[in-house]
Amino acid sequence: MNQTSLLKIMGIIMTVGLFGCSEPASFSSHEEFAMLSAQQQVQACSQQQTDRESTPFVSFDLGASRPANSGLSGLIADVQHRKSVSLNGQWQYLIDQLDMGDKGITMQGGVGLGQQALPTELLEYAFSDAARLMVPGDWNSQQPSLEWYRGVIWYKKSFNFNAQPNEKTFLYFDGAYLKKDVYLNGELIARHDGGFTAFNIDVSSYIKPGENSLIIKVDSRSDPAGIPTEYNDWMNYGGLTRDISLVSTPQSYIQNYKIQLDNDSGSNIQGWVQVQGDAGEVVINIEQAGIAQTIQVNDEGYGEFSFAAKVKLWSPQQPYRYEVKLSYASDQITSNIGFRTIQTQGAKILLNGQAIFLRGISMHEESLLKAGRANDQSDAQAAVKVLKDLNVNFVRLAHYQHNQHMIEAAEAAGILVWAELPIYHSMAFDNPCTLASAKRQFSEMIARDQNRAAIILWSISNETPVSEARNQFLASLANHVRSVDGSRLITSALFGRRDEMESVAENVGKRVLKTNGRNGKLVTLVPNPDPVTIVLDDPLGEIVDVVGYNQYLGWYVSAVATRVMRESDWDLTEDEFRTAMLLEMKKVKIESHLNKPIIISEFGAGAKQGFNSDKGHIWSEQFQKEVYLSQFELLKNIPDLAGISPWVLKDFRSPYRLNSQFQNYWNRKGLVSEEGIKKMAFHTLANYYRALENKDVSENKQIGASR
Ligand code: GCB
Repeated sequence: MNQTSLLKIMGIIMTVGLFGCSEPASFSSHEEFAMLSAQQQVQACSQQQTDRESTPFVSFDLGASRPANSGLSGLIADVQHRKSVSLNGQWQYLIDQLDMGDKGITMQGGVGLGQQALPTELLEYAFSDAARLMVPGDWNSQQPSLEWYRGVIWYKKSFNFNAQPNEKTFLYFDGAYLKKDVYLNGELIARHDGGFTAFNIDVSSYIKPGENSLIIKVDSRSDPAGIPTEYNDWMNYGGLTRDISLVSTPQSYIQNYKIQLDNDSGSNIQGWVQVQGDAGEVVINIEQAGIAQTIQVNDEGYGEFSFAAKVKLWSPQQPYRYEVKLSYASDQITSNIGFRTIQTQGAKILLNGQAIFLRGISMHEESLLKAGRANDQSDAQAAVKVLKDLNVNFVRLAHYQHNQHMIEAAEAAGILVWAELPIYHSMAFDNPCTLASAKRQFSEMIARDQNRAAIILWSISNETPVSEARNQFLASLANHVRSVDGSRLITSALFGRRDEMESVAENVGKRVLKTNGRNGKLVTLVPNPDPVTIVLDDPLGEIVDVVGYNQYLGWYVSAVATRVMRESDWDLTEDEFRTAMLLEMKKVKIESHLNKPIIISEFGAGAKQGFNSDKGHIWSEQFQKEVYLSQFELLKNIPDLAGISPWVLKDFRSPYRLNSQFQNYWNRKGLVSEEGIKKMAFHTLANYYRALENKDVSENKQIGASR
């Protein structure tokens, strides 16, 4: 028997031995997929990935044969308040461009095993102290040679640990991009797919007293059926991007819980608790509110509760939080929790029973203090400071779940949050594995943040083109989210459609022709008798509670216009066209027949900080400001408007943006530059929000006249 066949057999033995793997079940539709057991579904989806990933000349595969998302345990709540040891710091690394580390025979089984080569031994890898990366941190921003690297990097850290008797130990990740295989002391113990959600692994039976070796294979390549998928207008920074720690709990412990105010009554605290241990009592103590409640948990460790309570409410004006203590057997956890209600009434959003207008901004998870991903408390505080300067009460954390420091800092500062899963543009909507992954990742988001009063909106998608497969996918995802956490509002950012932009562009064209005729110069404009009305009729509107709508009339309409101008041979410059368009825009109306709140979840324009033009050229700070001013006028024509979150707080890295003169791989729609310098439009929006701040929105006719 040659070495290849031997390794092949070893691979099969490992797979079967560890996961009791049977023949993966097949399926060809959502219905057939639904008939499979949960275990078969996981195996079938992993098989799909493995088929796609297999390298052409290596016929055995030791690592990738394990199902994705295996070896994980239910997420533990509030790890930052538990006994823990940080594994942040310097990690050794190896770049594995060809993804050979767990496949090649000269790796003797795989890099994850962490063997050290002897001088007489052929082992084609060795970690050295020479190359190290900081964790948390993305690799793209730490090494110039890794700036655009997408692929596999192996990380290694050795650490000393002595678990106390009667304690369990968990390896906790607040998130890492994108696919991870986790090896502890030479054993593959878990796999996780998803770049932005937290997960933990029970390592109690793998960890040794004294020195331990942790090796993690991180693969930042996205998969066509994955979430996120391959094409995104942001940089998917790879690596161990967020905090990693070892968390200790007693043998019987509180795993997770939800404790929130009941939206309907506003006077009941309700929720559930899940412990790992025997049936028994969980005591909830909220001393400042004089609350002490005992909850019974059943044989599965689960118990629900609801009790009357008079509490001071959390709000942007007064982000009050209580110290909430939960005790079970010898376990005790404490967390700061705010209580508030969130509902809709017709086209209004009600926070604590009062209509609120969301003065927001969208942001990516880009640091204001350093290059690359934000990942710590100082990044979060820097972001909150800029948000406060902008006078917002709301932030859309696009397009994925942000790190725990950001959510915590926003909540402490009284900033309401829209949290989102990266279902972005076109996805594999007809693939049941993609849907299963979306549901799992959403559950992971909820498991970490379900007690954050600041989060009022779960967003299930951004700008997905209408199709039957997409409608069904998102309806199913919305049902899932409601069943896991029915206490928040569901939203989605709908697409500003091309035909809508075209009709506005056409209107501008008509006005120009009316004034000057063909080949005429734009000198004056006549009032337009028929302003365009955009009706939001995407069927997704029926599914969500709050309708998000992205609208770029001040910006992307120009591509349409330029084509029309070229084709019609108009003697009109783009600047002239845009001047007309900004005027036209102010008259556009946006309506829906849904009687639901509308949030203009994006609008904006690109500007290179420091590029000025008194003629209002595109890419100038002045033009960006003009777009904002015209948008403010347009907002008056949206009767159901309940908030806005323009695009975007800070310029962000994006491989989409190839204009080397102005973009240089940065999306320039930021109100703050890549170095953190405020552009003109920042002050324009800050002033607008200051003026709105003290208005009673239910009476406000300046912005959307809420019903
Ligand atoms: C959008 C997307 C966002 C983009 C933005 C843009 O509609 O939702 O991810 O970055 O437009 O700048 O084009």
